Amino acid sequence: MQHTITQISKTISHALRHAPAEYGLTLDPQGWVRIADLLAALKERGMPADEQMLHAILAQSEKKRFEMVGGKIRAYYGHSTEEKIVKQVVEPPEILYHGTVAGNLESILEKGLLPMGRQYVHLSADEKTARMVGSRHAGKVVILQVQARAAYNAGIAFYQENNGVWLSDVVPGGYLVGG
Ligand code: HQG
Repeated sequence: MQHTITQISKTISHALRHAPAEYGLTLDPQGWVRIADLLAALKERGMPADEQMLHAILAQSEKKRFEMVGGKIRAYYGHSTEEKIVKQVVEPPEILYHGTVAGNLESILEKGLLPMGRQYVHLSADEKTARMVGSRHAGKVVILQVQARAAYNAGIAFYQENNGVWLSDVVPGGYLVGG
């Protein structure tokens, strides 16, 4: 059976974000694996693909989920693996956004934005993207404004990959506005 690009992309996300060991892969500290190793793992799963197809997946996706450089590939964000992916701290803009749903609000304001199942909190550079992120969850979408620069100045780390998604450590409720 031929797998669709979406199916292959989801499998790659699973391998590079969540369960590399299941695919016989080991992420390096920045999350990279050799493209050849990933392709071999996909083939073993009955998903034959080549590097050309990976480039097509990257080009066709609205979201930049993966980066390929020098024979290696990694997921930009979303990781839940035990070993924390090393990211570089970057000074954020004054405001970032987080899209969530109303049912989470009380807990978020009380405990702060937590990474939950992932290694880092995920933030968006603009409201439109935050709305898309929030609408993946069931319920009424709520957009929080994150006073990112103030949080950063208070010692909370922010990280940015070159794809518009921002990551951070826990953001206390005092830096969140809206809802
Ligand atoms: C919520 C997708 C209760 C948080 C997206 C969110 C993104 C709390 C949920 C990326 C909480 C976690 C990540 C607290 C946070 N109490 N709920 N204290 N703190 N939450 O999916 O940010 O399509 O792990 O608001 O587009 O929704 O996969 O994170 O609702 O970029 O490439 O806990 O994943 O990208 O949900 O999404 P998630 P997220 P892809």
